[in-house]
Amino acid sequence: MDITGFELRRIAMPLVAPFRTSFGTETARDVLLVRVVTPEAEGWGECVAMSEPVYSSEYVDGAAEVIRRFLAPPLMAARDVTASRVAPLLAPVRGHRMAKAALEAAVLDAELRARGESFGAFLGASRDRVPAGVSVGIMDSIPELLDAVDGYLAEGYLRIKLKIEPGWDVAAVRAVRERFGDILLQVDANAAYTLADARTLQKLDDFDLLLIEQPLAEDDIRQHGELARLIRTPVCLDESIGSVEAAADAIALRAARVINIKPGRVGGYLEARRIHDLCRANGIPVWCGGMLETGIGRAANVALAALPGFTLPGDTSASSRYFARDVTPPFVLDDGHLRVPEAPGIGVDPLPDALAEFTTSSEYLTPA
Ligand code: SMG
Ligand code: MG
Repeated sequence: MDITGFELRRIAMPLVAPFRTSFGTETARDVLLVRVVTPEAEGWGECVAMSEPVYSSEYVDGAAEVIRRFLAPPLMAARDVTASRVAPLLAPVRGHRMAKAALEAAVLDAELRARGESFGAFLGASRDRVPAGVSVGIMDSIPELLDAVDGYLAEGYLRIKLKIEPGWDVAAVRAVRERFGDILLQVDANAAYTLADARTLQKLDDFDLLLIEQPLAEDDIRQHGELARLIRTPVCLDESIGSVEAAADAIALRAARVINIKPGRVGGYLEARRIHDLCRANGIPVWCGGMLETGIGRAANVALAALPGFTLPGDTSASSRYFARDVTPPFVLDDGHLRVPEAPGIGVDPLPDALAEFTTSSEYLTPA
């Protein structure tokens, strides 16, 4: 496909409730959407970068800028662009994986729509629905946390993830375990601890957690290996895994018994699939993470989560977990699962009215 242009569209989506993590509180999602226009078809990609560089070094204004100046031009200058050529064409630019992933996703969507194939079929999905977990933010009090978890379990979520940080860990986990018994339960620290906290983290061993996600800093893969030898709860890496090479290192260093795969964090769905394949070959379970995506990013994530190595429920929740109104027809829970879209490409179309309601800016990039 030759690329006619890219639309960069910013939308502001209020969240139904504030979402607090060890690095901050989100009350709205400021999302960059990429629409690629080609003679054959159009495609959509969602950039998962947040407003501020606090989950990772990327942030949404920076992603828009690097796309505008450095990433869109070489793609528009090339002929016969396919999704598999996007990463090689963008390789001269270091980093900026979330920005690159959004472009690759848009090109892949257009390519698949043009040939009538769904994301699920292309990626190798082995199921038509995926089990849904939910990520529960840090709350002001334990009673509030128990109410929130109670509500999600009543809706049918099959796995609960608690966000933790120093001071909101053992007591919160104990309260949820005591109140709700034998549910699938895991925690995510977003890099809030150091090895000096190993004693505290050992106390979580009593609660039969599925895993502890990213307890230590992003760059500390070796230290995660040290920690993994000190605690029984399986260590899962999120922020540390930016590529298939990082995943291979983590496995070799025994720093991760489980890996969270987020296509945006690793530079796209093709790299995400490579990490899935590597983990599957090494007996490492994976699950699909979430970045508070709209229906556009969610549709593609749900397709990825249907691959055979995704043996744990993901942070792929229903649209209503995040937004009163989504920009696509909403993803809804059916018996604790989300259906994998079957139509070509990501399988869903943005709703023009909803898109218009939430749009804060739009620009159209064309070849030089
Ligand atoms: O999409 O349901 C979701 C959010 C899941 O907890 C979640 N994501 O570290 O895994 C993670 C966080 C990153 C985003 S927090 C604003
Ligand atoms: Mg995480």
